[in-house]
Amino acid sequence: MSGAADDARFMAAAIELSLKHLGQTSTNPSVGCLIVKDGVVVGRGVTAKGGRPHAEALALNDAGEAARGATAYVTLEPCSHHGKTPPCANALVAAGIARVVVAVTDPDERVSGRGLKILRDAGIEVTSSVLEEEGRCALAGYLTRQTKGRPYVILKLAVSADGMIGRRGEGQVAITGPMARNQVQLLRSVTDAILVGVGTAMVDDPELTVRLEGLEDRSPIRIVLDRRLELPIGSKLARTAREVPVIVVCGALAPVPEDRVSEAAGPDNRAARKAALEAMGVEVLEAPDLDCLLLGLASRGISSLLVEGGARVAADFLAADLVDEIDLYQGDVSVGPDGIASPVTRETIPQTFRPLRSQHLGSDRLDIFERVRKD
Ligand code: AOF
Ligand code: ZN
Repeated sequence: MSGAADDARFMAAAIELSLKHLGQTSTNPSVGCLIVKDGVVVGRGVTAKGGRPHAEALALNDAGEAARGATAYVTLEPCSHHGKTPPCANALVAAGIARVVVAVTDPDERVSGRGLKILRDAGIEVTSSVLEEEGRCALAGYLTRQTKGRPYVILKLAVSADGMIGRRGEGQVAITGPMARNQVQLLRSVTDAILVGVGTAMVDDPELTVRLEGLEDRSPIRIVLDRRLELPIGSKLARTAREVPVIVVCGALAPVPEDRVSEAAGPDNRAARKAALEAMGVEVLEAPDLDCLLLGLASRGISSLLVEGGARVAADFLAADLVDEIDLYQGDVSVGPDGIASPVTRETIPQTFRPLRSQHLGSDRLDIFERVRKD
């Protein structure tokens, strides 16, 4: 096998390894590192839960003396800064690594090329941009937060055969089967936060947690867009707020529709409902619009956000051009005339998105579309 093919094979394995702690390392990225000697993997590391130690430190530790003269495959440029742990670039030098292969350079201004320079200055052979696209996919949350100051936004939609996402006035209509539902739970387990509108929260009364065996501790923070603070304190979300955090976002996210002005809560009412939610352990956050909300979420370390419903919230995120990826689950049941139309279907995906990959999940199908990068 050629050197380039070997590099791609080991980097693919390092990327695969990096996914193990996706969603568990915020605000740090989940990085994978393999130490390879004479074609054999002698050390493995993935950024520890909570973000430290870094992947390289763990992989070097795993390899021990075998690291001398070996090649390190790292999904992100090794760090060069003295943060909460010493620089990984220096650790690779000290361990006698002969060659370093990197997928993605680190946009963190404390690193950004300096890690590679430390390695080269020490006489280490450096090859960068190996499987860069795949590496970027695996680091999408971290890279989006670093470069755009907001989380990577995935819009998830489950669409029926007749283009609907639910039935008017009815909660939790089964559109997809168990395989697709498990896949959504898996997706939740690797994202930092999940968001729904208050309409969905009230009609469906969802818990929005991960209930897959062994992954129960990986539920993302739950966020409800609730401009007028209507989330009932008896809802499953409010009742479980002490177990998995819930943020209710109020504020002028959209003007009050004419026909609902009279119901719009006065300041006292709103203050009382805020206090009641807070007493349940819910955090109430004010944000004037989606841009401000995403900025605020990023500043508290949320790198990835899964938008799960309903139609209005999905349409608002698309209209604000804040969606990076659309995960469209296509079910084979029909909802019928009372259906709530999906803001997008496979046929009407905006041109700013291109197909990334598809898979069959039992009788359902998942199509993933990514936004065509403008930068
Ligand atoms: C690496 N390997 O596994 C990770 C890196 O707060 P600190 O000191 O842990 O530094 C955080 C920065 O370290 C983060 O912004 C990114 O630049 C880098 N993350 N670097 O060499 C790793 N997770
Ligand atoms: Zn590091």
